[in-house]
Amino acid sequence: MTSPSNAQLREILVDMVMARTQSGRLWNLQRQGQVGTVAPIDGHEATIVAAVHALETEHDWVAPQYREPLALRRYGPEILERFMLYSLGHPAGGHIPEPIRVLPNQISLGTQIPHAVGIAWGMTLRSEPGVALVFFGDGSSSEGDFYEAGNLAGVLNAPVVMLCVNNQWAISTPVHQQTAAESFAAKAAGFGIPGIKVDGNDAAAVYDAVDEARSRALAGKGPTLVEAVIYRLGAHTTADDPTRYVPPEDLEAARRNDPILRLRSQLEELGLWDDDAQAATEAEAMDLLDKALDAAKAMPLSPDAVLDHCFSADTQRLERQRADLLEAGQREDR
Ligand SMILES: Cc1ncc(C[n+]2csc(CCOP(=O)(O)OP(=O)(O)O)c2C)c(N)n1
Ligand SMILES: [Mg+2]
Repeated sequence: MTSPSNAQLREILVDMVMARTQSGRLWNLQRQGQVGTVAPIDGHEATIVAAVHALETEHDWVAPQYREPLALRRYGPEILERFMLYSLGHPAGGHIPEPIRVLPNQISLGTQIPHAVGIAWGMTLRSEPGVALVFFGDGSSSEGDFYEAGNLAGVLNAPVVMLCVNNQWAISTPVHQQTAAESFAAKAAGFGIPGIKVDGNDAAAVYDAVDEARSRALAGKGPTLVEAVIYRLGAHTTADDPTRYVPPEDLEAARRNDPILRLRSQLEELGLWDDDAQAATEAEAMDLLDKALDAAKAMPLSPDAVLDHCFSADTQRLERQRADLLEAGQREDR
């Protein structure tokens, strides 16, 4: 196992600050009616960013849920560009071109887990040197897909890292109503694979856990279930009012354990971060987001775009539907 160097921890903090800044900006843009629903990232940054920093972007796949995209910038600027298209409801937002190994956002809970296991199994069959890492929430772990995929991963010995982001809530459902199990990590026993629980506010601990799971997978030792324990610091989405159900004292305690403040003070002590670095990172994050949003707004939208990226080549039925949509578009133009 290799722990992250101080230089890596600094890169991780940059991505964490960028993600939170951009998430806040998107929240405001949603309130102005400029983008669709936003799921804020606050509190999730250390888990998501540190996990992807433990991967090799060239070989390893990431299957996100819906809260992660702003924290995946290590996989390239395409991720933000696509996410802005998605936020505008443009169909191209659901597609990420090769060689970027990140699946599109997934709203239908849990469905990304079997996708990741399938990818991992496929890599084994093709003797490709990589793993698939899948993010899913505590809520998603109640879906049948989680149990089916975890079971199959164990049986196939697939090189997959199943990362359960336990942020204590599934919208307004608290974890104690989500499961009677002692932890989400404990569910690994049912799949015959190792399960580890990690402090998800500790970037280095998450990095270590994912690095170790990845090494196991690459050594042919199969899947690992990692539970990262955090606290959702914001609303579920822009459509939610958490003040109706989140106990204020719990939120206050969680804010004292904010993953960004924690890594920031650690790096400040080492002389690797200061207010100027913070301000410069926030300014760059805003700039990148505004540019990506402008580019997304300028993207042409053809009437048949909704059918793009369904299959690598259109089926006969899709060909007919495409022709109908193009014709309807022309009628509208007239
Ligand atoms: C199959 C399915 N059922 C229900 C929903 C409605 N829904 C959207 S988000 C959500 C909560 C998910 O919680 P969790 O997996 O813990 O992720 P978090 O939002 O906490 O990051 C629910 C129930 C859905 N999107 N898909
Ligand atoms: Mg949750």
